[in-house]
Amino acid sequence: MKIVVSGPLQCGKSSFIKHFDENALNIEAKARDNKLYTVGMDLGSVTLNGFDVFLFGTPGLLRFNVMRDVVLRGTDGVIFIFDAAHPEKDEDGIIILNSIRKAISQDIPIIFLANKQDIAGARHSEVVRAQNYLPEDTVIFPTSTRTGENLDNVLKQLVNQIYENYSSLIEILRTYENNIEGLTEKLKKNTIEMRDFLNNLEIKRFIELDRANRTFKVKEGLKLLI
Ligand SMILES: Nc1nc2c(ncn2[C@@H]2O[C@H](COP(=O)(O)OP(=O)(O)O)[C@@H](O)[C@H]2O)c(=O)[nH]1
Ligand SMILES: [Mg+2]
Repeated sequence: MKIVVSGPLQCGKSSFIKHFDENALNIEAKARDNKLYTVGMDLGSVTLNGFDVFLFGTPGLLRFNVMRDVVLRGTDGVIFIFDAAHPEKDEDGIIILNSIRKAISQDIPIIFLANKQDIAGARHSEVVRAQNYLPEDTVIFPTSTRTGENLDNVLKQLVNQIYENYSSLIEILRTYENNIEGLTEKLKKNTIEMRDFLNNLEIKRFIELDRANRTFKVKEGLKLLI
């Protein structure tokens, strides 16, 4: 499954991914202010119940919007980080958030973070929600990538939400593990659509394909996390 971590500059995207994968890749460059900025993307992975979850970080600079769209392609969920200690960054955050909403379909879940709660005077998550007009039913977590506050909860909640979105499909897949022809019929796809569909599920690590025997197996770790 693919999750994209986004938000304005220096809000904690790379730190969030590093929390789950200390070997995460980060393509960054030192700017004139001597700070490091992610120019390409971050890439990390974490295994939950034996199931692979890939975390992609987007660059935070506004002018990198093409790169953000590329990273968003095929994502199953989004973690959007606000910097609770720096309200002046919200404006850029909202511009990025709106471009994300345009780039992904409406059923892709987004979970919000009000990060840097360890800093004195950081805004409460409900203040961040209100100041950015996030709807009442959105989930926003107070977090700190420094202390680790709530980070595991954030990922668990999002992975569960993604799982629920896929659960009826997963049930169907389990029934047809040895019968790709039957699955093709059930999903009303042609052969080429079916091949792309199965390859895509394999890339996301939902299934393991056995091409020689024309069968597949749904990954075992794929269940609700508790
Ligand atoms: N105090 C505090 N600093 C943080 C937190 N998260 C990130 N930072 C700091 O903010 C800066 C930017 O973090 P980084 O993860 O690179 O942000 P990115 O630009 O969004 O990838 C770094 O100096 C981090 O150490 C946090 O939760 N609390
Ligand atoms: Mg970064």
